[in-house]
Amino acid sequence: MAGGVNENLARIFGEMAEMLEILGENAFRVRAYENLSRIFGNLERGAPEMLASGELEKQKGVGESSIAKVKEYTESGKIRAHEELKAKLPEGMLDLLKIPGFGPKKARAVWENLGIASLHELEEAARSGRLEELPGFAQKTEANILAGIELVKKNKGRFLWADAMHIIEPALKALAGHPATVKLEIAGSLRRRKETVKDADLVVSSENPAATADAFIEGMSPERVTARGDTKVSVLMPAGMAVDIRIVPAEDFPYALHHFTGSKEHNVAMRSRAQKLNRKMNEYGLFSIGRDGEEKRVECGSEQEIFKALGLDYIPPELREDMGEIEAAERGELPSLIEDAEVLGAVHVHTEYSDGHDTVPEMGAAAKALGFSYLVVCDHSRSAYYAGGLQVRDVKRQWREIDALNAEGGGIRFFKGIECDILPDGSLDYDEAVLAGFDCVIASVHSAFTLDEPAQTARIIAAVRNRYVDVIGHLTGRLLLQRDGYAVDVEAVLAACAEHGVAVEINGNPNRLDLDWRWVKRAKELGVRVVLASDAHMKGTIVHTFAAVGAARKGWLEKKDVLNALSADSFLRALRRNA
Ligand code: DGT
Ligand code: CA
Ligand code: ZN
Repeated sequence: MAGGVNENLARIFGEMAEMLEILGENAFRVRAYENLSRIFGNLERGAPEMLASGELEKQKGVGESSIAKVKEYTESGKIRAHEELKAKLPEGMLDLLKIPGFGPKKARAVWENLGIASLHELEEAARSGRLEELPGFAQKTEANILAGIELVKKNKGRFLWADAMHIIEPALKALAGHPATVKLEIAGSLRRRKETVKDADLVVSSENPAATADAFIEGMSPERVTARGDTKVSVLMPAGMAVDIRIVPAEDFPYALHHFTGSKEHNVAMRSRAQKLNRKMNEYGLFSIGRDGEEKRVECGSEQEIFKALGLDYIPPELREDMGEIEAAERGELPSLIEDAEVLGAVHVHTEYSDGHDTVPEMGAAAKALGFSYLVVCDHSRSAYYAGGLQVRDVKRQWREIDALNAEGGGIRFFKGIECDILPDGSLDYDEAVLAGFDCVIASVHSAFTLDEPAQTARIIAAVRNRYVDVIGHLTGRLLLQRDGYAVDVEAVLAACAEHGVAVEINGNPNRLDLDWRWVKRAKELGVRVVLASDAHMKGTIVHTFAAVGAARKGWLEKKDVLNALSADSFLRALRRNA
């Protein structure tokens, strides 16, 4: 993992590109910073390490002045040119760009013409119809902007699970090997694997709380320390996320860990269960209450023992949402959740045939290195022209390459898949003869997002009915923190999938995690099987398969619910087309 520095550099360069564009600087410089942002976001190792070893200079697209900026950042945590740009713009300006479809050009227009420089000001102007005075701002734009502002408000202060995990890496590193550390765990929504989180919570038991607090702060190099006590330290990271650490005595650790893992709703339900058993539960312990009202702690050395003391099987953190887990634990009916290592096939990867970066054999080698035994290549189909969708002759060329690779037998089996567009009328993007030639067809919506719910639902169900469709890809099309999914009756689509033996994908791209885990639980109830997909566009992101595993666990899935937990042959046999 690259650690937080790369992400921060990517963010800083990205902000510089945005600010330059708002300021009306030349497009060439804007593009250059956009490229830098992308480069640092995708580095395979940490920028400081690559800087020290001289590799960074050799990185394509990284020139002398970028190297100087990286040095500045590693020494001071800041880049002067970035700070100078920030000083030229009003404080809330970049918030405007979080509105879907609202780019730097629009931001510049409202700032220059109407003096608008914050979400609040923009909202007022849109409500009062003032935006319409500007060229390019129709009434419809105003409505979209207002809807967009609502979305930004809803998402404000939330972070993708994967980003939050990156942000806390330095803390884990600083504390895991620290001599004062007795036990260390991630808690909160991050441990429960929520798709987005407000902040990160850590719980540590320590032989020396002050030393632990120091090590945490030093390791994180935060923007600000917002609280520093012996039992709790809070820091604010440059990306805007808070990280809280609770430091507790070793005997309190299991109770604190359970409490700060949450969810709040789960905790409430656990506490009322404790009460029914004449016990009391809080972050300091589980207590029995004697006849004289005297409280005595029930000593538990682990979370397992806490659950046991309440007559429950151990509830994995992912399930602690008060969605039936306590009842299931009482009856001994909790699922045995799917594990990373049980996933045998890497599914839904793009290659340089369409918009991926790497070749088919490179993706195969990377999947093999992760322990996968088969790879289902799924490039885009021809209507996805913006993503280099494959013409029929390219499909055939890829099939020949896959046949040749399988004949060579490089220790991983390749399957001929496709991420086939579902066209607006519900038909697929190739004719039957081509569709029949694939081993596996994942059908996805990439266009006409604005159909109304009945039309969108009918469109997707038409694809489900198509005998060549094996899997429905990213069913709702949501992009976390960016846009809601299209209007679709998920229940109806899942019911159709159950009827026709079509599987649904959990897309492991951290921005998607689509199908949402709440619906995954429902899919399982309906008997729909699930494919855990990476949607990788380069070698380095095949690991997103494991983000899909997280969502699958949160959706109560077991090995038997997951198609690509089957061996290569069984996977193939289990696909709808072969049923
Ligand atoms: P987040 O941060 O919004 O993504 O979600 P959480 O669940 O991490 O929430 P957070 O950070 O406010 O608190 C962490 C855990 O601490 C939470 O899941 C349960 C526990 N907790 C915090 N405040 C309360 C409370 O008022 N009542 C109860 N029962 N538990 C609480
Ligand atoms: Ca939290
Ligand atoms: Zn897609």
